[in-house]
Amino acid sequence: MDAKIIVEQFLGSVETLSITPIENGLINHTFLVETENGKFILQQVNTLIFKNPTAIQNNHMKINGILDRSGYSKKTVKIIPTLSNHLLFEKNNEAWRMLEYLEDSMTFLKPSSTEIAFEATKCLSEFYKIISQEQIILEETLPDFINFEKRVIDFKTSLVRETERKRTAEKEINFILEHLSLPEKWIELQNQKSLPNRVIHADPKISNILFDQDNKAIAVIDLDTMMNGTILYDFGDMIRSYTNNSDEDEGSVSDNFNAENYVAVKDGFLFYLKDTLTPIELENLDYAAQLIIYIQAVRFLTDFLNHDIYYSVKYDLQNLDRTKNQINLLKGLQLFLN
Ligand code: GN1
Ligand code: MG
Repeated sequence: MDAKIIVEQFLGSVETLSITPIENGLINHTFLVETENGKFILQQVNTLIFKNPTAIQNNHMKINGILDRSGYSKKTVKIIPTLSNHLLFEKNNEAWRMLEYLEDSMTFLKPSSTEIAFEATKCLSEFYKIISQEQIILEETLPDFINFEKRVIDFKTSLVRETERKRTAEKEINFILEHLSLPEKWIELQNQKSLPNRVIHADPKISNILFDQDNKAIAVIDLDTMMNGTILYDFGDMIRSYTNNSDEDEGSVSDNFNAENYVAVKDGFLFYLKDTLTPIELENLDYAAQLIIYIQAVRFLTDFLNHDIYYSVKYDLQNLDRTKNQINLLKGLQLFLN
């Protein structure tokens, strides 16, 4: 579809238009739009994965509403509706949305310092603290996202097919199989409903925090995966993202785990939540950190074996490199914890 037509659904007719892709995320396509009336973010939502894009927009509105009326010290990113006041522009099976662009903001793909890791996770801590003050039920956008029994089944299903890729990934497959007992406790905790059901972000990685030019966190972005679930997922995913010294597809660096950032993330995460979290949550933080890295390795490897149907890739072995990266990170974390 013509980009100008899409932009004009939201902004009306524009005279000058420049559209630049922003490489942030493996699922949706994101663009910076510049017009005579200012800058905006345009996104094409991947509807193969987000089958109900309206639900993610509704959730976004709900979360913004709560944050905006609760004395939240950071900014919320506003949704820009279409001229006919819809939260999405949907045509030919495509779903497009527009978001406010926060001037002078920037993101990091990995934390450039321990201070940045602390700053980002402290910002998330406030975000959780505020949204946990109300009983919010969000629309389900990604069924079974944190159902790890299903993640393991999907992995085993991908293994059933004998492919060239299976031989290429032999070492990584063996690692995952040797550690299959890791998710068991999580599955048990989920089945027994022992963990508090909270509102979680489910993708709190460093690139989903906007910073200003003085390295202060100004906003939590990408609310697509927000859901009801255990906050242990988010803690684990923060560790996964913020303790990784290498790029997520760097498969050859064996010592990519950053122990100082581990401490900083825990401090940042607990900053506003110390008195909110229950003993069972506090007891399982280190466990969740290992498990979420493991599950991300499972997810990348499953996608590699399925010939890259979920995560976007730029080269053939990228999902395998991502898997290796997670496995190396997990090994580093386990050495540190033991
Ligand atoms: C995906 O597309 P992005 O970068 O926002 C994925 C996350 C993974 C992440 C790994 C809906 O997020 O769960 O942790 O890649 N999102 C979805 O970088 O699967
Ligand atoms: Mg995301």
